[in-house]
Amino acid sequence: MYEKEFDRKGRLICFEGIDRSGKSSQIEILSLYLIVKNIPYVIIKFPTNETYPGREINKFLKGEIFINPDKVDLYFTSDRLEMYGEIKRLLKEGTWVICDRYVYSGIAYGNTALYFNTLEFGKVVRPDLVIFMDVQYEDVKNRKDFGKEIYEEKNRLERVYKNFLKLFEDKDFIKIIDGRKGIREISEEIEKEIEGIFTK
Ligand code: NYM
Ligand code: MG
Repeated sequence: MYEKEFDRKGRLICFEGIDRSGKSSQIEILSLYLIVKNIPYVIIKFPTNETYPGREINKFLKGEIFINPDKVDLYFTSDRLEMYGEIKRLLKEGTWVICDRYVYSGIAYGNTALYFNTLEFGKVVRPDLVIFMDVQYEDVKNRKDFGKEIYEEKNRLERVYKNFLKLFEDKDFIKIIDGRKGIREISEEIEKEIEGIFTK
């Protein structure tokens, strides 16, 4: 699935989890930590607003436009494909890249998982660390703003959660975090993981 290795000075850290799993809050806390450590970083939230397909997806998720489910998966993929070059460039120059979702969301949420293996194969920059925020539908259904986005419903999120677990079963750069813990406790666990990849 991954690109040929290249000489990276930065680190690529990806956050994954179902909707409202707490990724964005943890990314905010992590960015303060990186500022204190004097590490240059950028945050890329997939789907982005940088590309045409990304912008279309964002309208679709808010229920503003309809896109056929197969096509929307291609849009997610295409948004990432357009961004991979930039991610690689940043890592080479020594900037850390923090991704709010990545290729794993594409697979776990996908309506047609098939596309992946073909279109993105060999074009995914390998992460140094993937943080999986482990929470299920029952844990998030009462969280603030839940339901505002069209994918935030029981059946889909139960399926996505199972897909994530399967996907992360035997990968060595995955850290599974119990997302039901307090926000501070979680951020401390994440910081420990980050310290582990400084010298790698
Ligand atoms: N999503 C995100 C996908 O279905 N496929 C993808 O490849 C990606 C990157 O978009 N419900 C879905 C998952 C989310 C939604 O993300 C937007 P967020 O983190 O909920 O704003
Ligand atoms: Mg969401």
